[in-house]
Amino acid sequence: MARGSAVAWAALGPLLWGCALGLQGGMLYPQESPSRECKELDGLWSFRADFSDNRRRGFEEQWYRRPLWESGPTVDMPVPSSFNDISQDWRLRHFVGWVWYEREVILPERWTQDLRTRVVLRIGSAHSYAIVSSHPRYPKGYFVQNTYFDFFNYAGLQRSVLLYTTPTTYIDDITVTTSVEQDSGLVNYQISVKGSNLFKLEVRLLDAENKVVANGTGTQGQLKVPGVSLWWPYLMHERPAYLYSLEIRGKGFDWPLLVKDFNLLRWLGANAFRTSHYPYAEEVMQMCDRYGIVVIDECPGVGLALPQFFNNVSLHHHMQVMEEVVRRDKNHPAVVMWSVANEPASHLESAGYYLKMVIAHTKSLDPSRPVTFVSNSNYAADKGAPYVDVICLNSYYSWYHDYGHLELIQLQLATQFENWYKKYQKPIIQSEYGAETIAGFHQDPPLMFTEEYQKSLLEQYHLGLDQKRRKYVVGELIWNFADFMTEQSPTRVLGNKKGIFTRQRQPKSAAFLLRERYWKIANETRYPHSVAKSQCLENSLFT
Ligand code: BDP
Repeated sequence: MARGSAVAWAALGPLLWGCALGLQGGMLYPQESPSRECKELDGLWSFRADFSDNRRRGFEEQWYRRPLWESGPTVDMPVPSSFNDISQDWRLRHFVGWVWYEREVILPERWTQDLRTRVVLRIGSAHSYAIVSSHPRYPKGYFVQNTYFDFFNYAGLQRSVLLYTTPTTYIDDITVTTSVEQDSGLVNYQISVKGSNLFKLEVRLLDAENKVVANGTGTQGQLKVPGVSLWWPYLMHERPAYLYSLEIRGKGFDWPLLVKDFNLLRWLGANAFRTSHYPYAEEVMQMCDRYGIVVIDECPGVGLALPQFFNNVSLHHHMQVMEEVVRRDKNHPAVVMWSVANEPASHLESAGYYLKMVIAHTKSLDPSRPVTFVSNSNYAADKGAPYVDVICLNSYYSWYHDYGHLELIQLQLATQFENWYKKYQKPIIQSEYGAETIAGFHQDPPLMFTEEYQKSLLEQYHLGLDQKRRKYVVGELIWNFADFMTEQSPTRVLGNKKGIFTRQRQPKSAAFLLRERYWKIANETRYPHSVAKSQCLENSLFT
């Protein structure tokens, strides 16, 4: 093979460019087929962070014109991964600025020579934007990154990178909505084809065993599946349907951790999570479809804490982001609701208008699903709640206030639920509650940070939740599944320790408590859907 024509430089700097442009077109997950080939680019890449004072040397010297090693030293960087924790270099852990990734790829000759083949580079995730502040009290040119959220701002190519081909006339997007008519499943589809008007479309719907269960033609239509067996969440009974679970890891992606986390979810008997506070890798969503885990799909609207954030530029961007999230995840049966933000300053008038607009826009993008945002405001002050379908509440009784006074939780929780319900008469989800716990710390009677305290706090919440859950409280999601890294601060001991599992996925005592609870709730009503039935294959709405 002639190297010249078949070698491509994948110089992926600057990362920020990709993020700044709204994504156009469909976002179908690449699948190999007779007309589509995939080539994974995961593995070791060459990497350099631009440490120059203005962080722009890479552009000035045009590093992208030649192999990266020719313009200076490079290091090995695994993709997918965040670059922060890979090396021993402190500067890289906290790096703010442009980083450059490079990988040499040998393309099959046909890809470059066949004019009917279109080659697409797909970057699963390139993170991220930065807010940079200069401080007059510090040395000249000194800057740091300020974030308004409680997770470490890991950055880099955190999900898989791949090349794939399509014919030059190709399916760009598919939208599927479903409904049920007696015992038949109805699948409405809309297919967008690009590249030419000269095509014929044949549509086949496959079941979990790859058997064709319905046929259609043309770019839109309805398929009917008689005797359908519906997708059903893991262990969920029907009356009342109830979500119970926690938040899992989502920024990066690697299979061993993902499969381990799903095994832990099943062990717990959990049936749902929220993608706090950004969309998770597509592979995570596929696992949810497969394992029957319900998802509240949250966009990266986190840290909207200050009045100046609620402006028209942010609003416009936020709407674009919702378009991208919906476009990417709309066909997953597991997605039950969109969340447009986590803990925005929703007591502000400007936030009320802002949330109203984002929610209305999201509903227009997908009229089939409810929309929410997650609030930590007071019921009387919240300006966004009138626009949501389900009220999601975060509260940390006996943690961020009334320290140690577990005896207050039931009263405070009941008051919270009653106030919100009286005002809005909407279903409510307790979307966060929990306690910081250092595995191995014990004290009885319980003291904060011990395993006993976490357990007792959760127990008190559960007593309060049990009072309301057959009425209007439709879900409880503890914070958090596993410990996770945050910025350094006097309130964080090597990160956030509210996990019921450690960062290494070992259980704290509370994990056993939750396990008992989730299985008990699942068995309260013997609903005929079995666990086995809930394990649908990805992308198939019906088994
Ligand atoms: C909530 C946030 C979440 C934090 C949590 C905490 O939504 O991101 O990690 O508090 O303080 O307010 O542990």
